[in-house]
Amino acid sequence: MASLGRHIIVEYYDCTPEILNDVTLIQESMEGAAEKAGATIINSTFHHFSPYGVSGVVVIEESHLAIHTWPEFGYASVDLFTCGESVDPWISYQYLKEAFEAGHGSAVELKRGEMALLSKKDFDVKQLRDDKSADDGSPIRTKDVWFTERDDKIALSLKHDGKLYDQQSDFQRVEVYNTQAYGNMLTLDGMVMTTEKDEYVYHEMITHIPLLTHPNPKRALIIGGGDGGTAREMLRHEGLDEVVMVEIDDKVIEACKLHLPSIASALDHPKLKLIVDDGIKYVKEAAAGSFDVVVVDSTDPVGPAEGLFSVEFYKEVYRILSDDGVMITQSESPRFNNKVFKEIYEVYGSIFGNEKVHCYLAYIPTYPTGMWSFSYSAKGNAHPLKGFDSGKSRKFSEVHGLSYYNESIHESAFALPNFVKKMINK
Ligand code: SPD
Repeated sequence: MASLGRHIIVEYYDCTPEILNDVTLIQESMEGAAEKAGATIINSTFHHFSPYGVSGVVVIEESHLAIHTWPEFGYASVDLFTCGESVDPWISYQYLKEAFEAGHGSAVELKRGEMALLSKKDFDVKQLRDDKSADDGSPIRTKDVWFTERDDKIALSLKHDGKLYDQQSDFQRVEVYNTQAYGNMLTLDGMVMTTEKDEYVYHEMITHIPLLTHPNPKRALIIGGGDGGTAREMLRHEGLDEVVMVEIDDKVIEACKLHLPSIASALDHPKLKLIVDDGIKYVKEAAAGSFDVVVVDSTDPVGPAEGLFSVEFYKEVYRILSDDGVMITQSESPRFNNKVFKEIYEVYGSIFGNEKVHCYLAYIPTYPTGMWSFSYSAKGNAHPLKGFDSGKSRKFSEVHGLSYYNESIHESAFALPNFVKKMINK
């Protein structure tokens, strides 16, 4: 190693101006360039100047990438600075040239910290700080690497100690992070799906509400749900004869069996028929009236789950429900995905009838805004509250030692704030 760091000073000319003025795209490109080169991202911050121009920095474990753009000249200046042997900044250079559609680029490499001019100093790392510990007595963790889920207005960040799984499947990027606050966490295409510490809210609410209000559920179907949490909760209901689960992505199952075993714990249960296939196709081919409860435990409506939010799909679900059948879906956040939220309730209403469709809420800290919704749509007379047996529900919650669901939560979950009622004409 002839120097401590490599500093590539880059000029990109004749870039597409719209790209250079799109702060989200630039942030994604800079983060992509860091990852492509083999760097570990610690955090990043980007800013758009009005009316044009973007500045930003991606801090990586191996130093940083920085940018400033002049869209009006189709020009971007970029600094790529890396330390150590593991990251090749020239890979980032090429990646960004393509991302910005640069007509031409030029770069000079400087060696920073020539070893020939350096000598190592002895010093005491603890000298300038007291020994500290966190509130709970554990040592302060100085590692400061963050996972961030963001759209263009909201971001949620979780500090983590590294990635345990990272695979590009045929459908999506499947990752598991070891977060400091919520345990191991599954993300798909950069969106939080579930974490060890708060998964119970989602999985208890998506299963026990329909199964404790359907008159006599025998056969249940889960579409998606590859982490296994919904199946685990369903299989607590001993009256069920069979649970069929259709997950499109076997990498999700693999990642969760390896790194989220408490969630995936029932994936080998004898009553569970686990099929790795397209849920839309499965529903289309299933016999009419063949399921009492269908749970759509999908990802968000982008990528492979898009078809799970379509009219055609819900019509097919309606067809395969038995006369008293109930469909439950995760119906996104009324605060975050309000357009999708409104649209899907219109679709449910058009298929089941508006009075047969009910929305309920739960509080999930690792999902955008924390407020999450589920839909309950009945084909026949099943109702989530009329005739609700609170004693049975209390007993179920106690016997199974549930962490979120109980008889009061069941009833109160259907109490909707006015702004939500208005969105779905309730
Ligand atoms: N934005 C998060 C939506 C996640 C919905 N599905 C989660 C899968 C958990 N089994």
